[in-house]
Amino acid sequence: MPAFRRMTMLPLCLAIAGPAACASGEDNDWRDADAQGDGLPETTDVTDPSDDPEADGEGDGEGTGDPVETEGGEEDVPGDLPADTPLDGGCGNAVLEPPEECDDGNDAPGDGCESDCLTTCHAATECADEDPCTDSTCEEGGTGRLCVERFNRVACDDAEPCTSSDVCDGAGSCGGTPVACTIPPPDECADASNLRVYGTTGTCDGSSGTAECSYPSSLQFCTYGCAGGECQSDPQQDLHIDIYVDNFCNMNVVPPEVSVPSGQTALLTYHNNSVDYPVDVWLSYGGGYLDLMTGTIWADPFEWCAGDYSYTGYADISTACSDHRLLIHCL
Ligand SMILES: [Ca+2]
Ligand SMILES: [Ca+2]
Ligand SMILES: [Ca+2]
Repeated sequence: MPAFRRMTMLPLCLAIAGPAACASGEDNDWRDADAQGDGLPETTDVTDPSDDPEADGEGDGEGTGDPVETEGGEEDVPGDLPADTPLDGGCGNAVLEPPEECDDGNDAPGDGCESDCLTTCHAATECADEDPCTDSTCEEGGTGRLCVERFNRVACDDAEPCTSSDVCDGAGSCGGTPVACTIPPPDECADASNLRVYGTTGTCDGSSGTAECSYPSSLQFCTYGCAGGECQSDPQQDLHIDIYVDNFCNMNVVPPEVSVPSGQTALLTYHNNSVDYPVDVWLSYGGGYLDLMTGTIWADPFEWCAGDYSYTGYADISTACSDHRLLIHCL
């Protein structure tokens, strides 16, 4: 059988005289013998699996990996190369030969085919890098298989504490939204007389590894002292003096005297509750009110206890036929 002759003659020829002798020796050329022996076209012998499957598989030089047969047989020359292209075999000859994964004929790495005729990558795991903003895959490309990086938009960490919700921007960069410092600490008493007031907008400092907002502050003097994180309000005493005069002109003042804590002011409000008598209120510290009519009031601030000293004043309350001296003490 022609195919059988082909298998056996080629290794024998190589072993004895080498490929050159085989190609030139007319008697040992298996193709010539094949063509002349049975008169069938060459392709019929090589490709017809019904002829001799075993012979076809090895003779094609495509599946056996046998270096002797594949490198020596002209049947292995790819279709895009001239039939007489010499094949010395090996990596770098631009011809894909087992067990090469690729052969791009150059030594350039990273182009899909490495200088050892292995593809640049085989799986995505070989392409993974530390950059969270790229997705790595191994794909057909270049002269074999390449690592391909694509930008993504996944969550990331930009290593900046003063940004939050960090995310990849689809262009390879990771960034976040600046932390807003808009919650200042509550005001606090710097001392007994001053309140520390913080601004509403602060600045973020990430140098410690965590986001820390700091806020500008200023001191505000508290006229009536600072306590509990706030300036105290005017501790004015609200005092009411009710004046009663009966039909016999007897006067009754409730309370008969008042006291104001030292350091505080007071507002004294005089109420004329009499049915018939207007009253006069005349003050030891100056001024007063004449003819305060029935059913009306008069309010007068008293500031003589605001200082750090002791004082006692009074208000003379009178009608044409009665009077009362209201003492005003500083405690
Ligand atoms: Ca090769
Ligand atoms: Ca290459
Ligand atoms: Ca951040």
